[in-house]
Amino acid sequence: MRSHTVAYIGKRKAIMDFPQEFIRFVKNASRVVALTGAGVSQESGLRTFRDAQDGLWTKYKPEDLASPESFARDPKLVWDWYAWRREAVKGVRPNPGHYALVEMEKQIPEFTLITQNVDGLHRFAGSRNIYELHGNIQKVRCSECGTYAETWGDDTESVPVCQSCGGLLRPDVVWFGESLPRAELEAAVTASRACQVFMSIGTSGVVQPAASLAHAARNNGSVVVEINAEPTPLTPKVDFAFHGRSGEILPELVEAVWGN
Ligand code: BV8
Ligand code: ZN
Repeated sequence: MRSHTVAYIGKRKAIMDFPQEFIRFVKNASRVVALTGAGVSQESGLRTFRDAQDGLWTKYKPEDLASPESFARDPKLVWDWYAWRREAVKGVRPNPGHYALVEMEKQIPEFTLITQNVDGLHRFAGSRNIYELHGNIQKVRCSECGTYAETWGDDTESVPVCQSCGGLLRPDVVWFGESLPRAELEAAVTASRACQVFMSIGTSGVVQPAASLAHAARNNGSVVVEINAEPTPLTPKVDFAFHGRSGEILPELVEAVWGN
């Protein structure tokens, strides 16, 4: 079974022809996990993590800004980058790929959505059983005492401080070199090990430990599927690969499996 990798190059006609074997797996599965990455939000107009940044952020690489070291070195630069990204998220809406995953949650008895994205678009679209492995960009907490801030000053000269202890506020996301939230990661590993079908969607499969979830599923005999704009290091190890836009492929998969 492992050899059954079918690549669709994104021609609309080809995507409609999902292998019958694959349709059967999804239709008969009661436990399905979907792991999403920045690619799922791309068709909503948000840049992926690997996309070049624009505007005044062009000269910075995201992975260089998303770290405690960068925040310690230049808290204002990092705070302003997240303030810019929060505004970008406010201006976008979920796309058909997000809504297809909401439909899957309705159709499949145990559907677990694990996301690396911090944009909150899955919840905004209506998904409920979600684990946000890397936090949420709309939430802000104190870098010292961890108190969450509901509001903060919009003084453009300095980073807002915590009302309780005066510490610098920071986005409630997981930076490189920081540990993931234990409860979310444990739940994600448990669900990935127990599922019958594991879908890796819109992710380059590079960032750990999220990228290891597909292997945990595969080692426990799950059918592993990749839905991504391009091949990734995971592609040779999956059972089915559909390469194209998740905002097109996911709605067509829902139609193929549960359409009337
Ligand atoms: C950890 C939140 C334990 C912030 C993110 C050295 C020191 C310390 C750690 C490490 C180290 N070396 C390695 C590590 C581990 C490190 C890591 O994995 N590094 C990588 C670069 C190798 N991981 C960590 O640090 C993690 N913590 O390990 O803790 C520890 C503790 C101390 C010391 C050691 C270990 C923390 C990882 C979380 C980092 N935070 N985000 C923020 O957002 O600002 S990760 C960030 O990058 C995103 O959240 C996202 O998860 C990730 C990017 O991945 P993708 O989502 O896959 O996005 P990407 O752009 O890469 O790919 C998009 C894909 O979509 C592409 O393939 C594209 O083709 C496709 N696509 C595009 N459009 C579409 C599409 N597909 C379909 N349809 C479309 N329309
Ligand atoms: Zn504080």
